[in-house]
Amino acid sequence: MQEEFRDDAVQYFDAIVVGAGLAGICAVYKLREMGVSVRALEAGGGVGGTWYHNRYPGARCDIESLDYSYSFSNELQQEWHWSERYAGQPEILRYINHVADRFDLRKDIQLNTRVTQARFDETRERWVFSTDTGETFSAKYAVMATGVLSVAQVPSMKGLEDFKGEWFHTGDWPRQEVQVQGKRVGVIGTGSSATQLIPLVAKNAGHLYVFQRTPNYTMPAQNHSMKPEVEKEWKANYPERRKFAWASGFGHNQVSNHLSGKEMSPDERLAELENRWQLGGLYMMRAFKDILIDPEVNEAAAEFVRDKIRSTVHDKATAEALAPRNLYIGTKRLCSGTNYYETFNRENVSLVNVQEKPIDCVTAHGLRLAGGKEYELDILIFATGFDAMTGAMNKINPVGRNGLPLRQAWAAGPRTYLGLCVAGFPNMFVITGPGSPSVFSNMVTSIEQHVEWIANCISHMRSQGLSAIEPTAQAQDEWTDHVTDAASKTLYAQSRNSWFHGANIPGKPVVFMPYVGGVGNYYRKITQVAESGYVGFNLSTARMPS
Ligand code: NA7
Repeated sequence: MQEEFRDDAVQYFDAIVVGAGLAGICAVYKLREMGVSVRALEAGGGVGGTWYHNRYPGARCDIESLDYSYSFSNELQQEWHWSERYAGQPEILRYINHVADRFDLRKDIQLNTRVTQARFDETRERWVFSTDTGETFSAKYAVMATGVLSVAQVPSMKGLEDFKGEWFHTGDWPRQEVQVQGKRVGVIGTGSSATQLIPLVAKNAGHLYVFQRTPNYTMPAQNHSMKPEVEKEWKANYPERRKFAWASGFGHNQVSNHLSGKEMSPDERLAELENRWQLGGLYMMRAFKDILIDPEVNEAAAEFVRDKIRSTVHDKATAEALAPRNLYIGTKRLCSGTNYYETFNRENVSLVNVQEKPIDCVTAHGLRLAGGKEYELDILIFATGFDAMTGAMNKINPVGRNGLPLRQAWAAGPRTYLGLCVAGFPNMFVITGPGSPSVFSNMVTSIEQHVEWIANCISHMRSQGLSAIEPTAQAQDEWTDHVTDAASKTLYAQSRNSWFHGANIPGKPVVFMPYVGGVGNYYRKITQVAESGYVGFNLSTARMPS
């Protein structure tokens, strides 16, 4: 075999994994296990991705910890103890660090290294990565574990640079504790991050102003310490529990009601809604099989939650302002928190409506709304979300075949085959990419499913002596149409003002990005079909030894 030219200034691997969050860690584990030489490049100073950066007070998972954890090692799932039903950020970060240590993964993870460029070298059929550390890496496979909610979005606000106080974004929270004691704090946003953070900040702040543009629905998480009997039952039945999750729509063990809301009497419906409220968190979205399809059924659930808000918040005007209108419940990501609505009964908390009078600018001492009213603040917190699903990929902007940059390929919205691969970008795999169930599922289940698929694909390529794989344009078009069609049958299609559609980022194409069809069922089948014989892919045999 001809010797491949190797440049001493370049570091060579079979695979480069970009990111060392839950997805990157899983990919390093799996690829290394199958003898693929791998290096993960992680911009952060530690492993954990989302759970490394989102350290704001109250950050917590809204999928039960026993479900939101890796299944790839039975020893791991048996030995790890979760202290709460829903783990908080510090515990999840400890878990991820434990996994990195337990499986000796750190030696293949390079921290503080941001990928600044990725380019497919067509002659060698290899990816070339440049980093902000000045290094160059070459790899046969590019595994993009860049996260779906990893690019924090600070809205462009006039005057921010002149603000004399401190400001933070929830998704890029400092490692040292932020001292809010006795201070005037402003929080912009009332999405998932804000609803978790607000009750905790309110306890200590001198005064908290919540600047709300669009109210969303927040369920009580009903979090509690882990019950020993629940942990015991899960550990005794983990294989069945995982199997159930993998075959389910959402990749977890939450039980769905398979009845339509219309097949139930008003009393039965109410009882089911109350049951879901008591179960807490995202269970509400499994109350009826058509909650996200039938407007009337959705409205029944929405009104139920509005009633809960009215009965919790003492001040009538505040309660009405917190109760969402003209928003189908669940079509903006449902929030799950603890004492969120109760917090607005505190003397030191004010809800400020910035829908009627938007924020005009940041001043040296606070925020000014349209019309001139000013709020003096010592600390300003942006809980304003992320450039979701495509942000991190577009930031790297990989350059594929024929010099095609990803941003150009996705100019009208992301196009993928199965949310895993992109036509024109050979040997590039996106873990939980747009067009896959990703954020509509337990992310850990989706990550493991994708990593398994990628590992099988690489195995296949190795055994068949293939050098490149990429989806056909036709397979990608058909899949992207299917993703849009599936969403069009749901109420998501009618609620376009969400990050699911990219609507929170000025200039971003408004296209529904995740796949609503679920992890199990059709998606599982079609990814397996794609794997057996690689129908829908162009495969090429080696041009150069690798
Ligand atoms: P989200 O869910 O995107 O929420 C962002 C919030 O910030 C939302 O209430 C926005 O209001 C608000 N926002 C954004 N920009 C502005 C401006 N300029 N003025 C006022 N209000 C603004 O982000 P999260 O971090 O809470 O959650 C993201 C996901 O992370 C979550 O869904 C989980 O999956 C984990 P809007 O609704 O746009 O009117």
